[in-house]
Amino acid sequence: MNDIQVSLGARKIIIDPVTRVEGHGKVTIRLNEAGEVEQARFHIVEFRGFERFIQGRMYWEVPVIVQRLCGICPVSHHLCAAKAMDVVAGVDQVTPTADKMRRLMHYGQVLQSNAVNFFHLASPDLLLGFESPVAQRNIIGVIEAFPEVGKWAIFVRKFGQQVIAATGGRRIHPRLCIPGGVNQNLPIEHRDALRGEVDQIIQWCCDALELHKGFVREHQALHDTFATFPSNYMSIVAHDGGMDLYDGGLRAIDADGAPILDGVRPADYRDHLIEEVRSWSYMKFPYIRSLGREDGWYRVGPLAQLNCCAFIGTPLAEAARKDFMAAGHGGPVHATLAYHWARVIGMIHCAEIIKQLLFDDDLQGTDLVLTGQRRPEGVAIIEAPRGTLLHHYQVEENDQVTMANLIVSTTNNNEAMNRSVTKVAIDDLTGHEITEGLLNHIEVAIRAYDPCLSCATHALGDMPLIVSLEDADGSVITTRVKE
Ligand code: NI
Repeated sequence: MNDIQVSLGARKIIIDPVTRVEGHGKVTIRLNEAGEVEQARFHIVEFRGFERFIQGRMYWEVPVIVQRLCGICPVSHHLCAAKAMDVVAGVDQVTPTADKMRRLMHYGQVLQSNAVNFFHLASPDLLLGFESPVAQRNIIGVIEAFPEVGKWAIFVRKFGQQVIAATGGRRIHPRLCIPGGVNQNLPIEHRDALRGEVDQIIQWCCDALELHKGFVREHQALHDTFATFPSNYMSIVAHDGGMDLYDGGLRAIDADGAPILDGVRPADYRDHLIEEVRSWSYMKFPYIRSLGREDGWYRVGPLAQLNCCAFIGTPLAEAARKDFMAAGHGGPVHATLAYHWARVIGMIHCAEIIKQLLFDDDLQGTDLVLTGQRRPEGVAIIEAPRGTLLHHYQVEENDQVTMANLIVSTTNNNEAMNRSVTKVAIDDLTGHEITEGLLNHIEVAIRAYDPCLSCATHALGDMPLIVSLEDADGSVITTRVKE
């Protein structure tokens, strides 16, 4: 239901609840004296200090507690916190069984999360059209028009959830990881059940890629320009430059693909990243120190993961990556809608990695945990489904956490999301009316990044997009809410 408010006097557009975005956000479009779009901002409207909530907790409890940070990404926080606490526990390299169990869980999580974004949230826009009626533009409408997509949506997601459940004991809030290792290996019956399904899942992800490439070809101009601009990109990559979503060094490239950062160890992140606070947003604005606050912002997530890596170590995803990168003509691919293309390639990669792991006997190993010399501090980075996620903790001699700093994927994309919304507002706003079309386009632009506002604000529970239009003085002209 849309709730439209028009205030008297002046000019500002606000958009609230970004529906099929995880969480709740608010967009403000500011006009200049000439009535043209000057800037658009994507706000977060709720905040709870999760970092303070962790202070005083025993460090070994944190991988479990931190899952309360977000109901949507608990597995990513569980794994990232565990890696940071490995460092605190003095363990630089966990056992092969622990490493592979965690990887299996992580790739299951990325697969199921990307399946939710791509099939459930984005496919209605892509397959039914941005302008199709809202009542029909949902997963039910997609299933009616493309029954096979409905099947992929349900079973690819479910498979990822089954992988998480098999490794963590349950689908939600798993308890696989402890500092220095894991507390179980993979039971044979779970392994065999997953082995029986994985080839079909890989095939469905490849079928989804072909369907998506058909959309790209049919709407090439829209695909290449919608909410788009050149940018820097950041992700972790393996030490050989290959895609690795679980572990590696931080790499950043500029808009031409030239390296800015490479091989940065998680522990050194503060030498390279600055988290800027702005008065109007609860979300910080991180940027690369050497480039400064104007030019140092970057994008993370599936598009960045594809642009930053030199290759993908699984054959079907690598073939898809080469095809994808051809669109960049030798440089990075900048199209914002290419996030979805990259997301499907990531799903293929995850399914291929899961298959490799399921045929690796290390998953039934019994050497699960290591201990080492306690350290006062730990930092870890993983590529969560939405991009680079960083956890940093300091721990006192009595084992209590005294400091926690988290940079979540959505925060890394903060400036980029603002720029995408600004681009849409400049392209689409005519007069002072927040049309259904404008609302839809803003939503489509934000959804490409698949933001998790729940994580970004460290808030608990769902938040609903409010768009408001403001004049040059900051007075609200009109507001429109989308549930
Ligand atoms: Ni989240």
